[in-house]
Order: sequence, then structure tokens, then C-alpha cells
Amino acid sequence: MTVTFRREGNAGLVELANPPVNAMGLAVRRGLLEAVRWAEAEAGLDRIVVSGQGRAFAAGGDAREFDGEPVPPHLPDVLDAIEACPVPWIAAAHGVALGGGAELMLACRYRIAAPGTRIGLPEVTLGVVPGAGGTQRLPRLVGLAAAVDMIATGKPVTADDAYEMGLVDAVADDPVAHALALDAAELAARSALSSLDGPEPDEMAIDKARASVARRMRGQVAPEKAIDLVALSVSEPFAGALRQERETFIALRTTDQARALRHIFFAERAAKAPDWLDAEAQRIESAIVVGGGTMGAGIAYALLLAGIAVTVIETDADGAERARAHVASIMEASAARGLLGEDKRARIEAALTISTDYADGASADLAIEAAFESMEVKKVVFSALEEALPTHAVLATNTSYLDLDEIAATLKSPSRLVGLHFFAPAHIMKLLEIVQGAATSHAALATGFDLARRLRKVPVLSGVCDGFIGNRILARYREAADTLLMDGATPWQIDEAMVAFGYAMGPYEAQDLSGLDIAYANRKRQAETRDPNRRYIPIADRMVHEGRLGKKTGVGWYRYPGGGGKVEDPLVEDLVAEEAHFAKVARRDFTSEDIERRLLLAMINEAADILAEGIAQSAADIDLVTVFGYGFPRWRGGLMHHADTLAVDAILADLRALETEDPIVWRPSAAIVACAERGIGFAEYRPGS
Ligand code: T1G
Repeated sequence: MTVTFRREGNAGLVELANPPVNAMGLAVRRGLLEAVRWAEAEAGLDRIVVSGQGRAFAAGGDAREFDGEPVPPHLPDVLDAIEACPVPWIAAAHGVALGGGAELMLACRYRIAAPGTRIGLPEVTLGVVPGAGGTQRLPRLVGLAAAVDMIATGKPVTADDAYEMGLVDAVADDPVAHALALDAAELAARSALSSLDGPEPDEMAIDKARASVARRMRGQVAPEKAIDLVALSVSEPFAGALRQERETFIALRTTDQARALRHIFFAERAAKAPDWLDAEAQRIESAIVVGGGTMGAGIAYALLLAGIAVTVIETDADGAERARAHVASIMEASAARGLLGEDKRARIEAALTISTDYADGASADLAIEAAFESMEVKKVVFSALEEALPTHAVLATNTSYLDLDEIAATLKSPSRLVGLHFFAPAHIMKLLEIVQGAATSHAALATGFDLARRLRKVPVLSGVCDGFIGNRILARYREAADTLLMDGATPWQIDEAMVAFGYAMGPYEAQDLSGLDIAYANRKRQAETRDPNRRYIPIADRMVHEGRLGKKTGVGWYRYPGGGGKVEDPLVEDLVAEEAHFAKVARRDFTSEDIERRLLLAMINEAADILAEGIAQSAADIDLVTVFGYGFPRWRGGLMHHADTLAVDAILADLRALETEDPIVWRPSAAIVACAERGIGFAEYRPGS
């Protein structure tokens, strides 16, 4: 039974029992309707108390049903029946009440939440709108401004805030007991929200919400539609507005944006250790982090937040002081954002040691090397770690580019080595590439995945290659951009095209923020192994030679007067034109569409090779890497999900056309040819099959 109901005195107790989070699929909707019929027939009841078994009240509609035709009873009809039930329903919520779960609360006459309950209408984060009365009942309960803010952003509120804004009537440790003790007459006198007049008009709140979503959710359809529906609650009668809400929800469910957001939602939750990984993870109580720079300090802080004791090892006293300062500044920033209370801060400080002596971390179960990106340095670090740590300890490197197998070859037991590639800032970015070297043991791999779970990261398994999954794709993205630069585009045009596509910022602004010297060092490292026949664009090297390293030097691709915002720099256009002249390139114009298409094709082509080589396990994994590590717009579902909306035949045809321009750079990946031949998308592609 996914909904149980029983009588206790003059109360009916209804419980949602659909683990793990009481998603309100068909069985739950049917069960709730049965409970209403039972309540209507049962004599002498003066209340129905609805609650959720397990850790949630209700997580909302079952998003797995959204691809198919809606099956009655539909949630808005079930909630209307609850609201119209002659016996008043009381919501006794705990854990989370999200989407349809919050709408169930709104259909009740009275609402109680346990402390810490999160209540929200996050439908827009799935590309849809509340579709069971939320856009009409919520404004009648809390007013237009609070309702439009909650619904347009999708952000939940805590029980205390919900009480302050009138969304719940009480916060109680035992919501069911509190419901049973309520005065029956008071309950009977409560009006159904749908019977109330609409909220007072508030044009300013609507305009503010529209401006906010235009900025923060640019390109997304659902937030705008949600605001339109909430605005309807002022003037449109409830029933008419409810019909429009339902029509909008049904129409949005099957849009590309909703499918893309659902794809990422489920792909993120499926990001766990692969089925074939059969080993036990090493329990991590304490860890060593070698290198207390930006990355090392961020990694150390992420481990400390997960309750792992950390020893940060630096080369000398100055380095140790800098490491201490780095960690302290991260803690200050967290505290300033209200994310680090005094108790937690004290616990973290007690669990942190900063030292120059590996012996101080001698009991560690895990070591993560985040030292300078030099193979020589890493080899020295790992031989010291192997000497200092117990043999059970897992050894990990955070290297972004260097060959894991070459490091492993210097170890007495190479099977202990795994790659844990964090993304800056390491305590915030959710992506963690877990790199499996030729010798990496399953136990070391399992430990990486278990650590990702404890750090609440999104783990993606990667094979060993230059740049693993994300940086290898990024290199092609940047190469395609620099090629367009050489052939006639400007950095600003390219950035604008990719911002219009949905990135928060384009490739050139992004480089200015991370620093041009990092990619420069990698190009120098790759120089001796680079294909001499592959066209090489020297513009980014020229920028570094001119000392234009990005925001940190005040000039990069853009200028940053007074360290402020970016300003286009005509000097850069002159510099590009000069390089093009040296290279005897006849420059020409490119449209935004050309730019977007070429940069996407370059990434898709490289990603297809990554799939074909088995470096990534699936197209969905590449989607997670591009969304959680490189700012690919989430509402496009990630690089390969987006590629599947372009259709592989069109991708192949475009590549064939570009191949005439440059047969090396634009050679179509074998995986793309295979998908086109088989008429399948990347989601179904399996190398060798
Ligand atoms: N539908 C289907 N499955 C869901 C689900 C949902 N709404 N929510 C969670 N799951 C699955 C999830 O895939 C995972 O599965 C397991 O439950 C545990 O989730 C008309 C119709 C509730 C805060 O947007 O935000 O209501 O991996 O790992 O970290 O307006 O899940 O175990 O197989 O995330 O504790 C609106 C989405 C829907 C809420 C729990 N609701 N869910 O987080 O566990 S639209 C949402 C969440 C709607 C009405 C419409 C989180 C959570 P598996 P989890 P968690």
C-alpha cells in the first residue's frame, strides 16, 4: 500500500508510504483518492491528518512519469478532492515537502511542519511549472510577492521561514500529535484556499521576479510561464486559472528544456560507482593533503566539512603559513555566508593540522596530492607518501593533465594510486573526475567513489588521457575559438555567441578569470608531442608573451580598469590581426550561429572520441562533466544530450563540410560515423558494439 489510512478516535490518519521520498506517482494519487472516499464515508471524523513515512513528507510528482501520457487520477484533481472533502485535512510535514508535496499541503485546511522541514515549489528547476494548484493557492495564502519569488526561483523555505510568511500554521516537533490536539471548531471554520479572493495586485513584485529570472535563468522558458500564472491569481477566478496552470504544465513537460533538466536530475543521481566495481572502499577517518595552495586548501576544507581529519603538508614554514591563510580565508568566506557556525568551525579547526613533516600525517587512510603541476615534483611527493603512510592508505593525485600511469610506475605498489581531479573552488564545485590508471585497484577506485559520496560530489569515472574528460573537451573548445579568432572573429563576438547559447560566460572571459598562463604551460608541455601537421594558433601564446595573463594582471583578452569589470580592448584586435597577417590568413566575418556551431561541433567531436576510446563510460557521464565542471547550460542537458537534439546526421554533415577546410581538425570521430550508420544517438552508443 503506497497510501495507508486508519482511524484513531475522531481522526483519520493518512500516510504516504512510497519510499524513498514519497514521490507522488500513480499509486500514491490513487491511494490519496481512496483515502478521500474513505473519509467521506466514515462517520464521526472531525479531521484527517496526512503525513509521510520515511525521511520525507512528499517529493512531489514522480518525474519519471513525465515522458509518458498523464494517467488519471491527475494530481490537481486529487488535491481538489482533498480540499473539497467535508472532513478537514491537516498536513503534518517533515523532511521535505516539494512540488506536488507542497501543493498537497496547500490543499489542506491546516499546515504543520517539523523543525528543519524544507517546503518549496522547485518545478521550474525541472523545466515545468507547479501543476496542481500551487500557482493559485500559494499567492492566496502568503501574498503575491512571496509566492512569485518562491515559484519563479524554485527555492524551498525552511519551516521557520514558512511559519513567518504564513505558509504553515505551526512548527512542532511532532506534527501529527499537534494536529490531533487542534480544536475541532477552529478546524471546521478554516476556509479552503481556493474559495478565497485572489491576492492584492503587486506589479513591482512581478516585475522584480521577471528581472531576476531574466538575469539568473536566462534562456529558460518555465520561470517566465510560472510568473505569468502567479500573476493570473490576482484577476482570474480560481477554476479558470487552474485550467491554464494545468495546460501550461502539460505543455512544458515534453519540451526540450524539461527533458534536458530531467535528464541531468536523474543522471546526477545515477552518478555512483559502476556496477562492475566489486571492491570494498577503504574507510577514511583521516587524510593528508599535500600542497596548501588554492586547490589543496579547498580540498582540505571539503574533507574537513565531511568530518575527515586533515593534515596539510607544505614544503616549508612559509608554505605552511600560506596554507593556513588559504584555509582561514575559505572559512571566513563560508562563515560570512552563514554556512559555518561557531561549533562547526571549532570542530574543523580541531581536525586540521598544517605541517612540513609527512610523519604528522602518518596515520592517514588517504593522501591527496595537490602539489605543483610538474611530474618531477609529483614523483618526489609520492615516494615520500609511500614511505610515510601505512600500506592500506589510498594514494590520490589531483593532477589536471599529467599522466597518472607515469606517476604510478614510480611506486612500489602502483595499485594504490587513483586520480581524484577536483575543480576549483574544490569545496564548492560538485564535479569530481575519478581517474582509473592501468594499475589502479578496485579498492582504490571504490574509495574514490565513496569519498565523492561523503563530500556530496558528482563522481565521474575517467580513463587516463591528456586532460581526462573535461579538460580534453575544453582544449578543443578553446582551439576552435582561437581558430575563429585567427580567421576573423573577435574575442567579444565569440564570448557573446556562447553566452547567448546559455553559458554564464564565454571562453575568453573564462580564461581571463582562470589565468592564461595555466593553458600556456600545458601547450608548452604538449609541444613535443603535438601533431606537426595540425594547424596551431599562436595567439594565446602571444598574449602571455605580452604579459596579458588575465584579470590577475589587469589585462588579458579584456582589460579590467581598476580591477573592475571587463572592457573590450582594441589592442587585442590589433594583436590578433597582426598574428593573422604573419600567418597570411585572409580574415573574414563569422555570424553568432557559425561561432556557436563550430565550438559545439569541436566539443561534440572530441567527446565522441572520448566515448569511442572508453575514456568515459557513457554520454550521460560526459553531460555531468560539462554541466558540473565547465558551465555547460544545465537546461540543455549537457553536451551529449544537446548533441542528440541536433541529430547525428546533421552533425556528421557539418563535420564533413568543415573537413574540406581542415581535414585534421574536423575529421569526424568514428563514433559519430557509427551513430549515423546505425541511426542511434550518443545516449545509446556503446564503443565496439
Ligand atoms: N520523482 C521521481 N523520483 C524522485 C523524485 C521525483 N520528484 N525525487 C526524488 N526521486 C528519487 C531520486 O531519483 C532518487 O532515486 C531517490 O528518489 C532519492 O532522491 C504537479 C508534478 C526530494 C530533496 O523537484 O529535490 O511535483 O537514485 O537521491 O538527496 O507540481 O530528490 O535512489 O533511484 O535526490 O535525499 C517536483 C525533486 C516534481 C523534487 C531528496 N519535485 N527531488 O534528496 O535523495 S514536479 C522536485 C529532490 C511536481 C506538480 C509536479 C530530491 C529530494 P534513486 P535523492 P536526497
